[in-house]
Amino acid sequence: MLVDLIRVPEPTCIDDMLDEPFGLLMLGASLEKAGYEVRITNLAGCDYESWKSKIKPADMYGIQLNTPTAPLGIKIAEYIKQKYPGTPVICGGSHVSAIEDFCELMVFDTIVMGEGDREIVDLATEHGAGIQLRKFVCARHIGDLDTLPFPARNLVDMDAFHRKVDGKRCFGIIGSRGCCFKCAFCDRTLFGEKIRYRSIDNIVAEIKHIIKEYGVRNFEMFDDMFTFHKGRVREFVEKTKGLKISYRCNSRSDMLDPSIYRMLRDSGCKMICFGIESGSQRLLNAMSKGTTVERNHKAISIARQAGITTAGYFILGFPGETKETINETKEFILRSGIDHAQVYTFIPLPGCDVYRNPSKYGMKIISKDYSDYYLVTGNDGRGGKIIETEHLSADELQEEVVKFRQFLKEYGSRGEVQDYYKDKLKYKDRNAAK
Ligand code: B12
Repeated sequence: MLVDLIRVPEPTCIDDMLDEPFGLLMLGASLEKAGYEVRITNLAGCDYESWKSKIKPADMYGIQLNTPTAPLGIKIAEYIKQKYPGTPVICGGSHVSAIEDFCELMVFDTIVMGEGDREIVDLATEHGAGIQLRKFVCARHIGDLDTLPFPARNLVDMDAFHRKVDGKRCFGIIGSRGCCFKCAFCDRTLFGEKIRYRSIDNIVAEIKHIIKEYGVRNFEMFDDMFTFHKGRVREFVEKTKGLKISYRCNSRSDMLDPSIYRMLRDSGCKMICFGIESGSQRLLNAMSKGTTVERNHKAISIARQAGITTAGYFILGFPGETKETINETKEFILRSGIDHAQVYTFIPLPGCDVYRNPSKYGMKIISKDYSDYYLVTGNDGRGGKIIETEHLSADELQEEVVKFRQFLKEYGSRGEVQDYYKDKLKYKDRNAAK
């Protein structure tokens, strides 16, 4: 039986061929392990129409839906249902796990909420045995992540993706699932509130496997907080000694021990991306970020002193944002000397506290068109027009985002993140493209 796993294109994204479709490679690995034939149809790079010619016959289809890709994912499912009637089409992903109203997803034979690694295999088996598929499947968290096979990178052309670390093409690795922080802008429904870790031995085995099979030694650690656990960092550093790897990872400013940053540097960590979000303490508090502006300054300074390049993720337009708080964020960037800065428009993603309780945050959601829920600014450089807050209208917020990006370009001409965006931004009218 052939299972076709489909990655929905993101025509509003600056470059949707940046990273391999990691979740689908995980599902593909579990299916292959169970003896199924798998194809990944990676529609990244397609526009709103050109994907049609790439859909080929299969025995079962699985489509990954994130919030901004959900509307197009539904269209793809409708197309498959029309072209290959009788073939089951299943969906899963973070959007499916976070929403409460499933009406729009009724075209799918099965809607899988949560981690689909085990359930996709069960569904393929049930379909193979002629059993009528269940409409809803609520997947349980996988307790021991070491039991999962490594992502089936063999299913895609890994050279086709663009992400680089330390100037070279890198592969993604994820060593944990779940997050124990309660940031109001984040949707944690999929992986839950408890962090589950793979063992360091299992991660190192994957790194060795990649070096052997692909000759690649550069990695992006997708974990939400790679530096959270000092003992794990120490073990990782010890066990990767001699492998000559380079990597970048994500972090928060909770970790202020300089020895950790020196350890990371010595093990090949070239860049740490901090979730800074804002230069305003009032906004950090409103976001329930659980950190302070001063801690953020300190973490950046310690990492830079250790010789690691620092990058910061910033959110613009969280409820309570004003022109003054935007200036505080600009001042933060200037004073911290952070090497790279990337700005995201605040979008109340389904599942996050702001989406669930907009009035608590003094905010109005003005669009329920999920294709506008893109937060990485999109290829028009503006970010979706989704909310109105007490202080900024949707138009004002878009204007501020454009101005902020201009500020970042000027500030970050030495930064590869800005250079990347400078080359890719087309500023096209995305409504005309839809
Ligand atoms: C790394 C990352 C990225 C990377 C690359 C992701 C990649 N290689 O696939 C980049 C930077 C490119 C990225 C982009 C985006 N991301 Co992102 N990203 C992440 C991050 C940190 C890890 C993702 C990951 O690899 N997880 C591990 C894999 C195994 O999980 P998974 O892909 O979700 O797949 C599992 C399940 O969802 C399910 N499943 C998935 N697909 C299917 C399909 C079927 C049929 C079934 C049955 C099950 C199933 O089973 C899988 C295995 O367990 C997560 C946060 C997190 N900690 O998960 C955010 C996260 C997934 N991203 C998010 C968002 C919003 C985006 C963007 C939409 C941003 C934007 N453009 O505005 C884009 C969308 C990209 C796309 N085309 O899908 C949100 C999604 C929330 C939502 N409601 O949609 C998350 C959850 C962050 C957050 N908490 O807000 N992202």
